Amino acid sequence: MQVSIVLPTYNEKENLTLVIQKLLSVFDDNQVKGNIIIVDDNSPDNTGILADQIAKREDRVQVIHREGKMGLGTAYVTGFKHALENNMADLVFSMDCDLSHDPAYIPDFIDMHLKGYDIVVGSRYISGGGVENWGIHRRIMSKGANLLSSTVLGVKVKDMTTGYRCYAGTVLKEIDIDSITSNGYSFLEEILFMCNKRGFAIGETPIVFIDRTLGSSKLSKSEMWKFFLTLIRLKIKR
Ligand SMILES: Nc1nc2c(ncn2[C@@H]2O[C@H](COP(=O)(O)OP(=O)(O)OP(=O)(O)O)[C@@H](O)[C@H]2O)c(=O)[nH]1
Ligand SMILES: [Mg+2]
Repeated sequence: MQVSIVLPTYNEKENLTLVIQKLLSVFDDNQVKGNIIIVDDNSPDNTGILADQIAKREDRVQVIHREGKMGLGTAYVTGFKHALENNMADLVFSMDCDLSHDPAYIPDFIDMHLKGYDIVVGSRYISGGGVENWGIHRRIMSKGANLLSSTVLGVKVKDMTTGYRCYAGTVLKEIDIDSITSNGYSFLEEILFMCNKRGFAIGETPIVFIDRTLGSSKLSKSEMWKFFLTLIRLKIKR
């Protein structure tokens, strides 16, 4: 089974090297046939140059450069398509490149997939999952957004907004990923909504999300608003 990790980056110079090291160790320690696809949006901190240097040394790492900041959602689509076109997409992960998503959980996702789930989401809101170092404000926002979106969209998943996930390649081939209009963070709720509508089996595996210690968040207020607007759009379309 060929596993691909899609890693969108925007100004992650301080995190990238360690994230790649950890991923490669997990591949080696668990006999995972894996590769990493970095999708960098011409980061002003030169993450893209660092990514190229890593890729030169390690052939399991590939880099896609885009001209400028085009959003998290379109970065996922670019990475997913690259995996599909290069036959590296038996199982495709999305993961943040800020060490909030610990690569050590990858075998848990793979186990769940092998048990029959088409999509596995890394869940902060099931037993064994959690969040470390978040203030009360961010906790309430995240929990509230999740509760609202799973209830409104009728998806029985406790963590709709988690970016740590894996999709079977068959799922990505079957759903029309180009039809997803969200270009930012709301991509995450839109694709899960589509997968649920199509009847794919969605499973959850617990993850403890650790707030980033290096670099800065790209989750802006406007992205949060878009999340709610997308919710309304999907509900009407349903
Ligand atoms: N290529 C690309 N990557 C992006 C873009 N926006 C965010 N990212 C990356 O997507 C991942 C998630 O972004 P974060 O800023 O960590 O968002 P978050 O995890 O919701 O929030 P924090 O962890 O609090 O920072 C990180 O690896 C970012 O570098 C974008 O427009 N383009
Ligand atoms: Mg993050």
